[in-house]
Amino acid sequence: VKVISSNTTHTLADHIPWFPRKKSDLDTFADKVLEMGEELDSDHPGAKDPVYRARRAEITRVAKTHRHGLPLPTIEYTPEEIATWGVIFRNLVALYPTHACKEHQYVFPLLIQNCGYREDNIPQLETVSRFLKDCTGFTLRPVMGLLTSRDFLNGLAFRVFHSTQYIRHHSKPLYTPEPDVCHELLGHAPLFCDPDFADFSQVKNLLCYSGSRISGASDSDLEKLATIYWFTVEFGLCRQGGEIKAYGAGLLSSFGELEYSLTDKPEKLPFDPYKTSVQSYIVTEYQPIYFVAESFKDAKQKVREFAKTLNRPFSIRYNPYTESIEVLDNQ
Ligand code: TIH
Ligand code: FE2
Repeated sequence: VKVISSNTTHTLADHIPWFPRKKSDLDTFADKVLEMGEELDSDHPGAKDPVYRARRAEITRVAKTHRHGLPLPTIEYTPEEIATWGVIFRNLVALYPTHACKEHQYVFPLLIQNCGYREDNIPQLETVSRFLKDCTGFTLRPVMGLLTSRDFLNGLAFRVFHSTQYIRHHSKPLYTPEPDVCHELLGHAPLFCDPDFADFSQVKNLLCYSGSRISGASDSDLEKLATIYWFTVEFGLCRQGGEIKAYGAGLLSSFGELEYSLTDKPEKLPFDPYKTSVQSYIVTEYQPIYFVAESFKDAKQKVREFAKTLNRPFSIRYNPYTESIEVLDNQ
């Protein structure tokens, strides 16, 4: 392989579209959100609550002005917001021993000890980000709402996880169809402390992905990777000690769906990137189908094999010393 530098005359370099090469390039995503940032759909439980809307706008405004290298904004949560978090925290903590994968169970007490995870406290992103950085090099960045899959996955290539900071509406703590601070901190953050999982999220799922940007089929390849992301990082189940447990963040942050996912109501299929990547899914209700991985290592290996079949005229490598992405010629 050959590293393509910026001053090379190699023709391939001319065909590579823009994508973030440096961590600070992620600043360009700050105000690019698909939905749910400031405007709420009419069926959102908070749509008719002016106090909730104003509060969301205030929190997302802060996210919009954040820049790489600055401390993450501190939010003074209101007693009502802390009460919502408390209901979710209490219900989830009761389910984790029987429903969460062992990696989540291992890390959760460490978050309680080090990051102020408590029923009466919503931890700050800055505290959690520092802890993650020590564990696996992952960091958090505030985001206004839902990013495109491309931007979101691009963040993961730098081990940067984009986090919302506002909380769901108090009327529906059981489940929300959008990410919120409970989803990020209770669902995602614990797993990003696990080295195998961090690796799975960054490298195997993603470094292969930017290469797919320039092929004619790039959008469909991207779609496949985003679907794999959905059925693993968000809604994955795995086999552990003869039982099925949850490791997907969407399950670990919704006490309604966490409980439901391990009953025999939904269908459970073995994780297989070829099948998983083309499975359609819904984003507004409990999932009717989940995929069960044998282990993170096995899932990582399977995704790596699958990635080889995608059209990749070049691949990319993350350089942790410079926090930048290097493009490698595949020829
Ligand atoms: N449904 C999750 C929850 O209630 O915490 C949130 C999300 C998962 C995936 C996308 S949004
Ligand atoms: Fe998520």
